[in-house]
Amino acid sequence: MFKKIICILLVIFIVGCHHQSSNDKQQSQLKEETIQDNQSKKLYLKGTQIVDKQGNNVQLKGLSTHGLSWFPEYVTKETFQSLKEDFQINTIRLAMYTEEYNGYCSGDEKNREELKQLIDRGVQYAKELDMYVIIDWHILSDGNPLKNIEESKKFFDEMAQKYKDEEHILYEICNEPNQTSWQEIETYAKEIIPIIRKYNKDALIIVGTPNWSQEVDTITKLDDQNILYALHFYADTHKEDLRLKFKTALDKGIPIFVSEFGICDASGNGSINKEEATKWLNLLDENHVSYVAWNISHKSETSAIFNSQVNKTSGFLDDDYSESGKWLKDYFTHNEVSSDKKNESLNNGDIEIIVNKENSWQENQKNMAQWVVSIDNHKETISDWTIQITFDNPFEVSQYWNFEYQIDGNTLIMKPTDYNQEIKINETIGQLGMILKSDNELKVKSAIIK
Ligand code: IDC
Repeated sequence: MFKKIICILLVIFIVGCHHQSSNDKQQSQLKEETIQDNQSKKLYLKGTQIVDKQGNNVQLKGLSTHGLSWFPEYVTKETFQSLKEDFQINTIRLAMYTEEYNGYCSGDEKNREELKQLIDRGVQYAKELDMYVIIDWHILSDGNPLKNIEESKKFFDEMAQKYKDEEHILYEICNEPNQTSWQEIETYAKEIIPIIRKYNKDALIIVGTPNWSQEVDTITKLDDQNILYALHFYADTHKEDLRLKFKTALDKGIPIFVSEFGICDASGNGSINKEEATKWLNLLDENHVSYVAWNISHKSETSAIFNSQVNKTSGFLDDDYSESGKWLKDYFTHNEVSSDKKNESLNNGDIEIIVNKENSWQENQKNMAQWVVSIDNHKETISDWTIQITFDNPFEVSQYWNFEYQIDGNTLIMKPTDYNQEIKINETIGQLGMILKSDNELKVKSAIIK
């Protein structure tokens, strides 16, 4: 069982004596992060990575609406702004169901108009807030995207034409194909992509994959530079098996976008699995893969980010969030290591070691905790490193990833693996993760890098 999540941010050690102004520091910290280019929001694909005009990696992190017909009240500028601030996200996904509950294809013309107006408002608010927005053709019970292809063609023709000059839109053309093959999805994609390309030659397009957007490893890439393939997971249902598919696909050079995930089970309800969710998000962060969590609503289901009594649409307090909402908010914000926190606790320096306790729980009367360490290098390129973290109590390492280690008394000596030995200037290497077991709750006494 998990105890309350404790997220302690310890920024501990600084080497070197160059002094940077806090502005310089903030700038370099933002380099690989979210929203940083006011002139252009245009995104490109370079290999499997999303990059901006300058070629810097951009990781989109966001929240998805529930069905637009279900919860239209959350498509307001104030809602998006509150969520942007509370979760430090840069993306909103507008989920427009095609068949379920007043879906675009199952409802009438008036309903279609209302849905398009909601999309129009969502697109506009995202732009005003300097965020990305995903227009999601949310197929689900219709399984095969070819079923409603005629409506889809008209819809994307209209959207791409209307928004041809907007740089902050991504098009997701089929949420979760199921009971259908990649061949059929491909046939569909080959009809829809050219329609979007008529008006917009390089906007990013996300294509769903077979089996509710899970079979990313078996597809063949489409003939277009700017396509990503959807992988969706629900942490209490989809675990190591699906992470393996993810890794296989990335190794094959297939660009992945996690346009929907939940930390509960695949029904969108049921129990929350924080341990698996942490493994997933750490993996995505390590690989700079973008992700969007399901869902912005107060429906009485565990994937909803608000608790079911909430009736406000902005200015949310901590108690307005559900357990999922709180956990996601914590993960999104701590993981980003906000500049404010860094500046508060830092002296000026060149290399920072950030030791972050993400989760803790009890197992067989032992204290278990997941820790994540990252290195933020503002000095010169380092070709090798050793980190020593000293705790106040003895411990054992029960799992670890992305480093090698030895233990000396209460000190953990961490060394790189072959792929993260070198750290370039202004590069952060994160996700040196581990699960530590101890009799007493651990606190960090010191952390140094050599
Ligand atoms: C679920 C909603 C639920 C709604 C249902 C409709 O959470 O309130 O009644 O859809 O069928 C998906 C889908 C997404 C699902 C979600 C949870 O993309 O539409 O939302 N899920 O089941 N794929 C895997 C899980």
